[in-house]
Amino acid sequence: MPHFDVVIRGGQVVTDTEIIECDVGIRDGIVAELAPAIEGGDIVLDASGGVVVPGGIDGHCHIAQLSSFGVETADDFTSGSISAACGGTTTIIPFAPQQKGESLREAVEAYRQKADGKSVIDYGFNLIVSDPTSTVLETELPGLVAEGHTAVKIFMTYDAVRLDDRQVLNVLEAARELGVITMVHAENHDLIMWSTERLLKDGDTAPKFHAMAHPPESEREAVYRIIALAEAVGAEIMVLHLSAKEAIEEVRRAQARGVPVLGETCPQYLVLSDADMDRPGFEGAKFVCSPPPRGAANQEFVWRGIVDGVIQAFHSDHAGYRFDDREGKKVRGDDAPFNRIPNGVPGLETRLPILFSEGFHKGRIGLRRFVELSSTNPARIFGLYPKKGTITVGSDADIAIWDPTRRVTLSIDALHDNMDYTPYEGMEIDGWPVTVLSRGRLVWHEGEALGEPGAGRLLRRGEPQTAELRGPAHADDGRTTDNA
Ligand code: DUC
Ligand code: ZN
Ligand code: ZN
Repeated sequence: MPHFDVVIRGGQVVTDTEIIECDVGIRDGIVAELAPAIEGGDIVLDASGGVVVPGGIDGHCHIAQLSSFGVETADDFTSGSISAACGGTTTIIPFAPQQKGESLREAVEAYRQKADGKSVIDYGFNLIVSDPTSTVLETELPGLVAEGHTAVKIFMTYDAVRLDDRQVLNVLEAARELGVITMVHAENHDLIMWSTERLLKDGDTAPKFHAMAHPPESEREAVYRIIALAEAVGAEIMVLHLSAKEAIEEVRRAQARGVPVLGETCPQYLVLSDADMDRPGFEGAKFVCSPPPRGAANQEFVWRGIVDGVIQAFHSDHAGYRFDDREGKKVRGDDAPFNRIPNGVPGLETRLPILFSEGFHKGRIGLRRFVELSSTNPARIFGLYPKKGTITVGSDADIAIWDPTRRVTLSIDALHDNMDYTPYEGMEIDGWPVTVLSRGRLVWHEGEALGEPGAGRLLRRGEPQTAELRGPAHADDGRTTDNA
């Protein structure tokens, strides 16, 4: 009888292509067998009644990152990776951000050191390019891509990091030549600055005015422009954190005419709204992120993008700043004007439970679409497929077992990040991962975080494989008898 380190028995296994009732045998951190009844196993995990999915990949999160507001995000690679693991994620790809005037390679080296020996799950870095000199684009970037850092991110706003259109074109050209995707934060900088100036002049400084300073038109214009620039260059892009109906429409139109543009969104655009920023006092600061959550009616347009495949990836954009903290949301005081509040909300741990509960449980998406959005598509986009992003013989045993019947009321007390609040406090969630394995090792089991700092590896990623992602959503787009 073959030996297995771990056997997962009796679950409904969701792969990148199908849903099967079978056992999963794991040896040396790798999926070794999928079969109806596997004997043995040093550790046997009973998954009956549960759903067995590839661990989530969070390709957009900010960990130990210095923001343009001068404070660092609250999580380091240990707290961030533990928190991610406890929410069903087994790979994180935060950013190595280049500051203007700095070498990109030095930025990556600094993050390599920050992460070294800390992460409980596998990780990589996406490269924020804020100073695209010829040395960066012609020497450093090719070297870093060859070493497995295979995605670039650029900003069209934020003074400290934004690029002008000429610089954007240069980055897109370099990325195209290297065969990597450019991730884009697309908002029109001048429109934001112009709106902000007027609001502040009128004394409209409360957190809720953040939403008005970042109107949907600022997102629509920048998304339209980045698509046009990418089209001119022939480069593939992923538009990040799509929040507004108007911006999603631009992506939809571009995809319909065959432009290789991918869309991403995040939990905050599905379940938060501008009304949250209007909570009493400074409470609204807890929800300030960019782009901002829009009006509640807008959420259904984001869902539509998820269901019909305009949006291919669901990441957290985790950028946690503690609320009651001079190094967090209150860095400029506890009634700072909206434009002085660090932008970002936490979400490493709550990302997948929110998608599972609001998406699958409420019948908006099926399990296969859940897996595509949370794991398979990010694996393809970030050059990790099929080692990650599916459950098949030979893939890493990065696996989460979900109990679809488990009801959880979200509360900061039960989460594992380094935050003092969650924007989702009190939200009812149906379904939670009960066991999570990172390359066959238990990192979350029966309510205990078991990950070992340093056990996570820095990944050497390959080229993106995104041809598969073009066109309408592949997986079922609703709950049917064979996917429920
Ligand atoms: N917006 C960003 O662009 N990055 C981090 C968080 C946020 O709200
Ligand atoms: Zn962004
Ligand atoms: Zn971000």
